[in-house]
Amino acid sequence: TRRAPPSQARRAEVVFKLMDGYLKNDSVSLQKAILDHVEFTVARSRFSFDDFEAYQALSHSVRDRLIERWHDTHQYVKRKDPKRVYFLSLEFLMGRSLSNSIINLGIKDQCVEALSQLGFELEVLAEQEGDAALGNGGLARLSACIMDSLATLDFPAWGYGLRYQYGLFRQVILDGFQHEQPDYWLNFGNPWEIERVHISYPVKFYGTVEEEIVDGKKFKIWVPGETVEAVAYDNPIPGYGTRNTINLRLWAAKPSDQYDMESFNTGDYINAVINRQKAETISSVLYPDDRSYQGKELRLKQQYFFVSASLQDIVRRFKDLHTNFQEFPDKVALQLNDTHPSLMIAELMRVLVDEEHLDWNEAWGIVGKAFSFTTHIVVLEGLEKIPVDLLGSLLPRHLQIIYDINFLFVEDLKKRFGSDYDRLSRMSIVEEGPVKNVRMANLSIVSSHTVNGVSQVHSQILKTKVFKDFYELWPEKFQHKTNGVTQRRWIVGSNPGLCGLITKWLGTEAWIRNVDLLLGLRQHAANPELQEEWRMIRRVNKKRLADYIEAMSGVKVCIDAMFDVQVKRIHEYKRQLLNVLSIIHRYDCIKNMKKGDRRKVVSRVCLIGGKAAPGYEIAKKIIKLVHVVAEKINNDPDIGDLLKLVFIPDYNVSVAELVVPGSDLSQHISTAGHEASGTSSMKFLMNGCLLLATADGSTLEIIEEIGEDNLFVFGAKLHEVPSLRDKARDFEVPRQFARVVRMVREGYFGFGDYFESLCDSIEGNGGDFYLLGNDFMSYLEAQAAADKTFVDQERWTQMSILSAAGSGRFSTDRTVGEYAEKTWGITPCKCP
Ligand code: T68
Repeated sequence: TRRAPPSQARRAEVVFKLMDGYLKNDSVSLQKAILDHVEFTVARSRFSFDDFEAYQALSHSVRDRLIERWHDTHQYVKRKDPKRVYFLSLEFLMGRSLSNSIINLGIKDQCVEALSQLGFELEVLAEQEGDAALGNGGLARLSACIMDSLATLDFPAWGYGLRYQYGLFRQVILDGFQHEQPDYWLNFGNPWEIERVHISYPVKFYGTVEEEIVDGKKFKIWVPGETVEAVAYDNPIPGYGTRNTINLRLWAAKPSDQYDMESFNTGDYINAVINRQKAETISSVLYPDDRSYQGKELRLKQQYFFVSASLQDIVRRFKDLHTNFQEFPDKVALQLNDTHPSLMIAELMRVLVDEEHLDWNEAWGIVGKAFSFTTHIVVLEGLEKIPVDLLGSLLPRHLQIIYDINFLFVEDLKKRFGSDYDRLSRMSIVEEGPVKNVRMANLSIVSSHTVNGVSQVHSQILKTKVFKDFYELWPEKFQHKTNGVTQRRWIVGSNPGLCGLITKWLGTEAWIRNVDLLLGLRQHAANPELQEEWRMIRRVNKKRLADYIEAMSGVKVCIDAMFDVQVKRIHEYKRQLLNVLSIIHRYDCIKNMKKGDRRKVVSRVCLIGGKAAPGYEIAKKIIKLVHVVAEKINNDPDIGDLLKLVFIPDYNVSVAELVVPGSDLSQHISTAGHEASGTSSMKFLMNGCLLLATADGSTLEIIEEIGEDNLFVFGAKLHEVPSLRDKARDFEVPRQFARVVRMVREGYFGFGDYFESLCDSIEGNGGDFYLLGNDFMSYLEAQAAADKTFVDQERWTQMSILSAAGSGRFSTDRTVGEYAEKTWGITPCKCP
């Protein structure tokens, strides 16, 4: 006879007694945990292990503590069953996890102590970790910051993404040219993920659509041609100052045992195994283009693979506790991070209508209440389109559903707008033409209850330009949520010195969870004592950055110089070229100066970093240009420390953590109307770095918050851009601009022919689309103003303090709070 299993409460009691409660966080317990993991997880000797092994053991010790909280959070939230938000994104740029987890768990001091007795340093171990770079740029890093805030603010939330085996390519510079190398980030294992072999779902592709009759009613049924398996990998995301630890579930593709047994019967066993293995390619590599869509089948497969697995998981969780799908939108908010996951709209319709047998209108009502959509794009050309042929072959049933959604939508439009066919064809989800396309943004807007832009001005552009027709139809759908960044990573983690100083002057650590308290620094901004301490901290950070620069480029830089930084993806609209041209101008001016005048020059160290999409020729030429100009300047004995230019290779999250705290001036100089928001500016702002920027994206709100006097703004305004563009061809460029472009063209830095097309892009017949010539003089003026201020260190430091003090509005805590209230309709669910 078997005994009846104990009740859960009884079991908890027994286990707790046996285990003596939760894992302990004192330094001795941590030491024991580390040694145990060295011996049993890493399988090295406890008596002899190196930094990397210590990193692994420490990570596993931290992970154990995360898992306890993560379990508790799940159980608690399951019991309470509140409405949850599912944050759906094909990209997450998480960076490293060790330091962040230790900080959020509140066990940093204990870890430092535990390690020091074992002869290790936390900072050194943290450096052992590779970046999780499962994303391209701003959009992906925003997803990561949002996860941190969702956890910290105790929201019942899940993130869903893809577990690419190859993250964003490694940028290697050879001879000044960018080369791309694979980022096989899982090579040395990943202690931060938990493989859930038992959580997997079949994902289907291809095939045909047939009809079946159930209880006398006709239903469509999709008979797929190929199946792969999606396996869950869970990544616990701890909140700060709370036990809540949420989940980021990433899917990996594995071969499925279903449906492909047929191929083994042909007798070609080896090839059958190899073919099976091909399933894994679906999640193998992240697409490195951060703006263009090439209609590639693999990309579409990735999107659907992600969508199908995530939705099966979400529906299963819903069905655990509910039977009536009318309750679905009361329990589930589905947040589309750009259009990349928007096939989920068609997938939810398919599940509800074909599988759950709801009628179309009922299902459509549920869809419309569940989805919200955020776009990160400003220009129409950037919108995602999927060729109808491709979609029809890979997902035949979804194409039918999209056609049906569109048919009903267009019928509705006809009732309102009659025969305004231009409008109808602009708004249609299906784009007609020689190649028919599905417009994923139109599908997302039609099906979502809310459309968000990522800054105030971005939303305005959406309403008046990009989605004007939709705004006229549904003004109530349009909102904005200005982006943010998390102060946990970008101050507490990457700038511990500044973190301590802020806490000291505010007299509390509470700002780490309630960032508006940073405003309290304003009253001290002119205090010489704070200013002195502030400068000291910044100097230490600059020294750290200078050491890094020297180690990686061989260039020695002087930390008294102004560190002037532009780090972000390389794009024409972000105008790294404008920056380089002004550096050439500066060099040229110094060269032509009388020796005596040189004493007045403010020394600068100009740093530029960022990756170019592998197929983006012009962007790659900009990288080469930075290198040839740097080569000339840095080796000119006549210039010395007055000017240095260094390209920072392979810019990523962990490099940013070093660069941001060590910069004096950071540049955000996109042509007005092109940057949807921009988020790196917010990190620099938090760290007391001054901004040199155009009135674009979120910079407009930064100006509003800290005042125009506390940053350097220049360039054409949004409303001026169209007419300037019209006139660009007849615009007589300033002679200073013409001169520096001529220097590049004529090979002053070498490679003249190679740079011809680059120079043509700002001077040729196409006109200077991004208005570099037009903005050049005002850019130089802003640069001169920065120089002038830098000489006055008191004024500079005051501006720096005021920048950090005003950065609270740009925390994802605020962003997420607004989403929760105004878009998702969720409330916190704090695990006791
Ligand atoms: C960025 N977009 C915006 N896209 O450019 C930036 N796109 O202004 C904004 O601050 C940020 O999103 C966050 O809202 C991107 O980063 C991509 O990376 C991307 C990737 C794949 C396809 C399209």
